[in-house]
Order: sequence, then structure tokens, then C-alpha cells
Amino acid sequence: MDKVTGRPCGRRTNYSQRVIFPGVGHFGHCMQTLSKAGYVEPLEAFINSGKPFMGICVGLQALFTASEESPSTPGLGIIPGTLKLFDPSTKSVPHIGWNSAATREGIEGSFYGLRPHSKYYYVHSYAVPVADSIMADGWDIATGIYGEEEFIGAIGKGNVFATQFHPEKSGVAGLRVLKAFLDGNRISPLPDALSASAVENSKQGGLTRRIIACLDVRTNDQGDLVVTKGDQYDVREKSAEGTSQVRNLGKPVELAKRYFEDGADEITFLNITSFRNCPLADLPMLEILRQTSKTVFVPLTIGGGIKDVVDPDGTVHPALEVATLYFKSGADKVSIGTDAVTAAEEYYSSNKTLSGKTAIETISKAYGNQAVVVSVDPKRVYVPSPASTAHTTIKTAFLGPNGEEYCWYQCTIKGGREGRDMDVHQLVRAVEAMGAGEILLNCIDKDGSNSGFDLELIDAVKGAVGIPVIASSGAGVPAHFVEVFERTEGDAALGAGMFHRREYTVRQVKQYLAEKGLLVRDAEE
Ligand code: 1PR
Repeated sequence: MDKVTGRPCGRRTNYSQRVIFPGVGHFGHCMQTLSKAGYVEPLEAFINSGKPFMGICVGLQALFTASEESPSTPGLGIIPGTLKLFDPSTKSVPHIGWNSAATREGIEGSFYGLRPHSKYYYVHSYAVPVADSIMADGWDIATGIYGEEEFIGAIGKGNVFATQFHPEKSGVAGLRVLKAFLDGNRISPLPDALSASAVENSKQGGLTRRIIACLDVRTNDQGDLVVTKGDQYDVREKSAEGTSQVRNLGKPVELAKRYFEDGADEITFLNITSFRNCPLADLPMLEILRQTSKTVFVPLTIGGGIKDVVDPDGTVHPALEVATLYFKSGADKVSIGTDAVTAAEEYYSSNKTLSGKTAIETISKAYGNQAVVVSVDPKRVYVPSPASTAHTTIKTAFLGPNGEEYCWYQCTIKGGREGRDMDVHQLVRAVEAMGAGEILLNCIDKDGSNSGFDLELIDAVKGAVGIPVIASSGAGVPAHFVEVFERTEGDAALGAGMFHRREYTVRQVKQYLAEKGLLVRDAEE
């Protein structure tokens, strides 16, 4: 595409000095869209012109011959090889988080700014396995390791360079890669001195433990948009006089910047009162995303009100349109709460038929399932025995008020205000079938308690789905994060109150994880 006009290059190819070709979503959808819009030939012409070309994520994938994701749709075929689905029987798929791009033999120095100890943000289900044939064809590669699979994280030859990870979302390490490409710096010297932890990191490949900072946002009683935090979802602070005010813990954009600088691997914003109808013209989080994107270079998730919305004049805007606005304003993922429960109810009442019309389905079809998180707000319901409910129960080590040994997790909507006749197992299985790419697993009982995550709940949900699960609610000290990673299969862990109240920083949590031998990403400066 011509960077100046935004039109296919065609005969204007010569005017573009460099092309960056980013992509998200489905391989087949991407190739078909390129083909229909007449971009394939100009892209090929540009690459053949010898000018610098960089592909990102699906922009890398499109350079290959084919992908298992869409076997009947050919890629551009610039690089020989086929993308394969990560093996979901051994790990969560999609592969989401920070991993290496370590250069393979034959490259002396830093390849397009890549450093052996740095971590980069990946989000994809299909990858190119490392193959000698690719290197034999003259391609230099840098790789990551996910579980037992080694895959191509970055690749280059001549004027072509491409990354499977998102450099624009990979903090300082990613910005360095973009700069190297823009400066035409194919190989540069590595810094002489690397810190001890950087050297340690460079020896360990693989996905790092992902720490997410979450900002619950709403308007306070003075009309300002503030970060708040509840205790079991109650965000009002009671005063001695009997009045109650929305707890104000800071400004969303400022706090997000602080957490980014502190090493948070992702930032999540939840607009916690948007279960009320929110006309399209009045989406307060759009500006927050735009401002945050200027200073924060890690993935941003936005939740709250991702559903069909109705304007005061009766115009209905489908959830996909709402999500698109958020993506265009800087969000990488949207998180769906209430609407996911309603959709799951419809899914079961129609005998597990997919309508194709739900927010989850339409957004994941357009943007890929990695862009759709489902936020679950469950609550424990204690029962004396599994036989006393039709819902899936767990045997719990934490007995109920009457000594009950079993409980099930009831799904709620509207920020926990309304319980539904659906358990968490039913919900997560339904949303996975609809195309959700990740579960944000809150827990109303634990929220704001500082008493640690509900490990039983995390185990139960991990056992029910193959997509990544983010543990949320209850973090109070760094050891709680270690517990999640050592005692459950949780893929990421989220904290809110302890960071907002400055009891611990994200950096301290990561340092503690590293001391316990867990691989984390260093925040590079
Ligand atoms: O239903 O699609 O509009 O989305 C609304 C979103 O807002 C949902 O993701 C829902 O979880 C969230 N939400 C609604 N009400 C509240 C509330 O607190 N009153 N917050 C709320 C959910 C839970 C976590 C929190 C963790 C960690 N907050 O995000 O950050 O529990 O807290 P902690 O570490 O301090 O314990 P829709």
C-alpha cells in the first residue's frame, strides 16, 4: 500500500520508500481481502523492487506459501513453508504473551535490533515450524519456543523482513526493532554489557509469565472518569456520616503509563458501568485509549459495553461496529461480559447452534479470536452435594457457611448485579465454541480481598477449555502470583487494587517471580 495515499501501489510503487505490512486475524480472510482489493500484485511488485519491506504477524504469514488455517487459499509464496496450528493438546492455543525471538546460527550481532534476552509480544494460533529448507533458501531466522514447538518469530532476507510478534506492542524492545527497520539497520552490534537478569533470560526460551494490570473505570459522583476498585464489586467508600462515594484511585491514562513503565505485560481497562445503554456518540473509553496509545506500547484490552448499542434516535449499532471503534482507537482486544452470558444462554436454548450473529462470533470472525476476551464474573454457590444441583460442582477445601463441601460457580451479569441459571463451566465452553480467544476469570467472592486468587476456580475453568485463562481477583502480595503459576495452569495473572494502592509495584511482583525461578519479561528502558 502506498504510505502517502493509502491506495494500492500499482504504478505508484516507486513513490513508497518503505512498506510496513501489518496484519491481524485469519490468514484466508486476509489473502482473500488483499486479492479482491487488488493488492497482491502491487505487494509483489514492491517486494521485487528491492525496497525495504516489513511484514508483521499475519503480514509475516502472508509471505509464506500456505497455512493450515485456510488450506485452499495460497499465500504470496515469497518464503517456502506452511503455517501449522500449535498443538492444542499440550498447551493453550492461541499462544498469547511475551516470548523470545532468538537469532539462529550465522548471524553475528543484533538482527534488525533483536536482542537475545528481549521478549516480544505474540498473539497467534498458527506458526511456521523451524525447517532447514527455509534456511537453505537463504533466510535468516529468529525463533521462539512454545511448549515443545520451536517456531519462526522473525525472518529476513535481502530487502524483506517480517516478525510474527507485534513490535508495536512489544515495549522498548519492539520499538527498537521498528527503528532498525526504518533506519535500514539490518545488523548492528549487541550492547557490550547486558545485566545479569538479561543474560539469564537469554538462556531461557519460552513464554514468560504474563502480569496484567487492570483498571476498573467509571464516572464518579463529581462526573470525572476515574479508576476505581471494589470489594466484591462494591466500589463505594462508606463514610462515618453514612454517605458513600465512588472510590477514586487515580486517572486512567496516568495509571496505565505508570504500569507500562513498571513492566506490566498488558493493560486492561474495564468500563464497569457500561452495562447501561451507552450511545455510540458517548463512549468515554475511546479517548482514554487514544491517549494511552501515545505512551503505552503493550497490548491494551478494553471491556464494558461491547454489545449492540442503541442511539437515542433508535439507530442500532452492532457490537462489531462498537468493537471496531475501540480497535481503531488503540485497543488490541475487546472484553465481553454481560453479552457473552446472554449469548451463551441462547446457544444452549437453541441446542448448541451457533447463530453467527453474536458479538463474540462477529468480532472474532473479523479480527481473529485472539482479539476477543470473555470476562466472567462468577460467584460461589454452596451446596451440600453434587446431587443437589444440576450445575457442575467442585469439591472445595473452603467449606460453605453451613459446612457445605461442594459449590458451583454461578455466572452473573451487569457487574455482578444479577445472577443467572448458568455455571462457569457452561459459559466458558459456550464462548470457546463461539470463537472467544481468552477468558478473563474474575471471582466476585475474592475481588478486592487481598487474600489470593481462587485457585479451585482457575483449575475448574482450565479443565473446561483449551484457550488461555487469565486469573483475576484477590491478588494482595507477590506470592499470590507465584501460587497461581505454580499451583494452577493459569496462563496469566491480573492485579488491580494492590497496584493502585501502591502496596506493591508490578516490578516487585516480577522480581519475586524471577526469584522463585519463574520466567518473566524485564521492562527494558
Ligand atoms: O458486562 O460487557 O459491560 O462488561 C463489564 C465489565 O466490567 C466486566 O468485565 C466486569 O467484570 C466489570 N465490572 C463490572 N462491575 C464491576 C465492579 O467491580 N463493580 N469490575 C466490574 C470487575 C474485576 C476485576 C478486578 C479484579 C482484580 N472488576 O477486573 O480488577 O477483581 O481486583 P483485585 O486485584 O483488586 O482483587 P460488560
